[in-house]
Amino acid sequence: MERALLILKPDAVQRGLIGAIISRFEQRGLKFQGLKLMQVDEALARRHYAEHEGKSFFNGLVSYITSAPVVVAVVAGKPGTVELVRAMVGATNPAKAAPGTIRGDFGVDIGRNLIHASDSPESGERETAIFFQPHELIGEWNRSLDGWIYE
Ligand code: D4T
Repeated sequence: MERALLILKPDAVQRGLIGAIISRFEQRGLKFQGLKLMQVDEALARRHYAEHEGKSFFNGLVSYITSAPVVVAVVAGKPGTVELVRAMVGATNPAKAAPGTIRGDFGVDIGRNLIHASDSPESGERETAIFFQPHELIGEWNRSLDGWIYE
């Protein structure tokens, strides 16, 4: 199984878009292994966005992600799932994201881009371990419609 971490950022939660966004992943056929509402603190935000430390937008990014609760989720599927999820999320800047993507349908501003998704299977594993304790995840579980989603 390949896994991606999703963060429905504070703007998605505040705007009442949790259900609409989560629905897209369910409807696509991806399987959730973990899902929770949480408050990201500054230490966690800095760890998650460590690669951006020192960039002009870093402080704004940390205050945005820590400003209100987020929903974090782990979605899993066959190899290629991370790429598929990134395609569903759309370009980093919602103003440039294609219609039909989450950012392209719901956002306009790069500083309010609604959702994070892991950018590689390795990031998916690393970020899952940052945001979830092992006991919060359901690893392999059967869903009766799986055979109608994957051949
Ligand atoms: P995340 O990590 O939030 O899923 O976004 P992306 O993977 O699509 O984009 P990223 O890592 O390059 O950027 C992380 C985060 O920083 C914000 N950002 C980015 C910003 O506010 N201004 C900028 O110029 C850039 C490049 C948006 C997403």
